[in-house]
Amino acid sequence: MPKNFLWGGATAANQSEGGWQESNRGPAIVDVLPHGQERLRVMLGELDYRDLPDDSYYPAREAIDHFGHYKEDIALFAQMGFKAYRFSISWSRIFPTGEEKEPNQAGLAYYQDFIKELLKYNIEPIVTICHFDMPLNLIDKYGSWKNRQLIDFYLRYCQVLFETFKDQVKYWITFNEINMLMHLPFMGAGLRFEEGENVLESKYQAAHYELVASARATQLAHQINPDFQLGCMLAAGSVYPYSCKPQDVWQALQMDRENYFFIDVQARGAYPNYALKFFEKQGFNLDIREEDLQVLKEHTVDFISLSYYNSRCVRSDGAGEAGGGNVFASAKNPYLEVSEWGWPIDPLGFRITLNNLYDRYQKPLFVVENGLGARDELVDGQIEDDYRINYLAGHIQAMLEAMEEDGVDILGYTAWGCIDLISATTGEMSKRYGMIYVDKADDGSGSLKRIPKKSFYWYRDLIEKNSHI
Ligand code: BGP
Repeated sequence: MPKNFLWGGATAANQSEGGWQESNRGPAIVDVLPHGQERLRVMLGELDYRDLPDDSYYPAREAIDHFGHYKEDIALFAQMGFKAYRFSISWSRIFPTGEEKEPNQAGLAYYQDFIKELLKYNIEPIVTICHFDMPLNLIDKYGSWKNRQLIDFYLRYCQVLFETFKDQVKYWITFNEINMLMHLPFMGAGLRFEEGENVLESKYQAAHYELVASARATQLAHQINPDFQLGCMLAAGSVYPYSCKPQDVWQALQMDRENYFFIDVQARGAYPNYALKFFEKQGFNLDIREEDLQVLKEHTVDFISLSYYNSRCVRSDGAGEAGGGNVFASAKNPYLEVSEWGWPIDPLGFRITLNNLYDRYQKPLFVVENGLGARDELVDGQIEDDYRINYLAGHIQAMLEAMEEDGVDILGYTAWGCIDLISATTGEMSKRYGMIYVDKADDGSGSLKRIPKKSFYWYRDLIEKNSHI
């Protein structure tokens, strides 16, 4: 592996930080995502969080209290030899309502200390500016990304981050899994819908404003420090046709495009023809201005980051069993084993996905999420998570082959949820990804004690060897 390959781990404020009322932080999306049955409806934008019962439990308000434990957590990452740590900044810790003219100094001071702590161990910070997270006020008052004004609020936030961390942070990701806006619109982008609203049109309008915001942030970042590296972020996982029936192949291409759409704009700088035709056929009346197109064209990203958990599969007849996986609907692929949560396990699919992305964009990739959500059992104070080691080893091997055999350019690999955290889709603590166990249960009980798992030592050795073999 290249000497400077960025091995490490990834988390996000919305699922790990907690401290929801510390440092004058304002309320954000994640604070109103409940545990339990209604979570999905809220994430989809179908149920307003204000209509939830008073006794709802919101697991991310405390999460694993990374906010209070960051020094201890970063020291553990350093023990594993991390070269990089991807985390996100909580927008409402910097701008509690999103509308302030000046940033919240207490929040900013927190991240200054946090980043200083990483640099103390020579761990490269990889910052996600917006990871399923924004001030609630911008949703309730402005309608979130359906409103063009959000671009300016977002840019003000970006400007503070870029100026404050001009000399400490090099890698920035503008929006986590930008394509999640289509699939979990409230969680992904704060979108809620009215009766009779053209939901698809609203989503594409919001997507346009996010794409412009991302391009303008890229422009601003490069003005502030020309060495900054800006990335987009895709929830990736190529779609397989269920058979070689042309209709299945066609359907797979269409499904892939729904997700590529975002990266096509961010990496190539223009709306692809298939999208323009789609807008036309749907009769959308989108607010896309000439100056927006100019910005998109001139300020494309430097690298493409991605999450990969599983491949997907589609059959044009819609028959057969549904398959699980990271959010998007998919047909069951009979050739693959699945995780306890029904997510297919497909290391070769990872190599295929990396190749597809690199062929399509010819820009460096950065794997910023990959991992296995599984239940862990604490036996005599230890966790033997060989299942996780097997998953990671298989995927890292596939990534090495993509680099070595296929020539795909990859900057780094940060394993998702390197320390246990709250699951985004289910709100559970028991869906664990970490190499570090956190003593906390789904009902919120637990001491928050950190315990390295077997995978902790395995990953430490891998990083040291700079290879998994
Ligand atoms: C991605 C998100 C992460 C993370 C991961 C695993 O979509 O970017 O935030 O949560 O998926 O998903 P889950 O937590 O639902 O298992």
